[in-house]
Amino acid sequence: MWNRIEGAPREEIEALQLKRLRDTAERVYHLVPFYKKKFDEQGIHPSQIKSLADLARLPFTTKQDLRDHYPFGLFTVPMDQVVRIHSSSGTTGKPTVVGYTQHDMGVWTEVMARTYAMAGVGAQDVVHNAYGYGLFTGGLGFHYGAEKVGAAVVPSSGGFTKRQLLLMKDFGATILACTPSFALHMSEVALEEGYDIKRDFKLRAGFFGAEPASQGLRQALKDAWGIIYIEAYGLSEIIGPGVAAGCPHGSLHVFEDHFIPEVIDPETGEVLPDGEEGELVFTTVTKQALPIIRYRTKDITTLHRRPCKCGRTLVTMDSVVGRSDDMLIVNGVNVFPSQVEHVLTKVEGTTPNYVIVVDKKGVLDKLEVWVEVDETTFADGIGALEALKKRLEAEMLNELYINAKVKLVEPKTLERSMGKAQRIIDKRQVEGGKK
Ligand code: DLL
Repeated sequence: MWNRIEGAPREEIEALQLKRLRDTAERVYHLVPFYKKKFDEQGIHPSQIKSLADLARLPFTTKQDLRDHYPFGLFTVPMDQVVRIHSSSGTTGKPTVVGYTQHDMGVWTEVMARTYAMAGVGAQDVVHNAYGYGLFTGGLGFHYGAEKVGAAVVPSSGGFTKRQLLLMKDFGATILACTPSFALHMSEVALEEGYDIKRDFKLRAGFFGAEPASQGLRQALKDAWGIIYIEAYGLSEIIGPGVAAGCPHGSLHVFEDHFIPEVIDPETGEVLPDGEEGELVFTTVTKQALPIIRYRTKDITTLHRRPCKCGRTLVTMDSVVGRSDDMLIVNGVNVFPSQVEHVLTKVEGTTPNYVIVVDKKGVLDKLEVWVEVDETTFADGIGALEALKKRLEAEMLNELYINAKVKLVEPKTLERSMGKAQRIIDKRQVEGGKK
């Protein structure tokens, strides 16, 4: 454990949260006109927050609110106190911009140090950081945390896979940090290049996040690299990576002394009890430049408060299976890309490299899954491929309750991503289409 608070009695954590929540609510109410208006409309004043249950009385904040106040409208400090700015890529509409004071950088570095501590990363380690450096928070978040725990960090960023492998081998990397899809791609290229993975690399742990990964993909990465899999979860609006991290016992602990999580019913906005699945909402309680009240992440998960073998008392969240806006509705049935991935990892002969193509045929939606087969099955010829296609279609129907058409493609033909994988091509018209 990096910080004793991670294992403190619940009452202590909750007392700290309440104090910090009240300070944050006062701060945003008095400094940001947007929040004052929202609080007033909701009929709540920060001074009325008496318990953590009062959090449910505060207004939500959405990505649209950040966009409406582009770029710095929700910041609570003058720009001379801002030391870092990050931003989303803004592929759909204006980018969302986030800012950090010196104090916020300290919080971020602290929660990233806690993340690394999940695998005991320290001075003895070399961290190969292949998260993208730049406006994306992955690269720099993992960078500062690594320095904090005293490891040597190699800031390789994404891309240039062959060179990355060379550096990992020659510099003796013990820790890999990147998206799960990129880690898979690196293992494929390593084999192609003739590396003997277990002999040539010294990796012992990987910190994977920024996108969902099915159990099958996790296992594939553990097997391919011979490492333990530590999950990293976070989002720029809250801080970046470092909002929650997986412990060696597989629980994803939320650093709730800084970010208070809630799960709500996405339709009604009502808070759901622990154990029920819904949309994850976060309130930051220590951030200065951009504190955020009840931010709707659109990530679907479940919270649990139960003792963990690792000794942490922090609330845990289930791994995020997908974002509500990544969920496809195909002829009325909800489908997450990670469910498709799960089927692929169960069936021998395929790889977890896939694209889901949704289109309309008349009034009906048509779902096609393009899947790369592995080299052996590809070499087995047409009979084996036909059988595999049938098997996959049957499994999809069984698991997803939809008729998906499977198109098997040659190994290494689907585009690889250096960061977050792009899994969906939705060709349908807007109405009835992707939510
Ligand atoms: O992806 C921060 C990050 C970087 C997290 C590196 C972990 C590692 P954004 O680009 O703002 O920030 O995207 C945030 O990514 O709302 C989730 O939908 C998704 N996401 C992040 N971590 C996970 C995860 C970074 N472990 C969005 N599992 C979030 C599933 C994840 N989805």
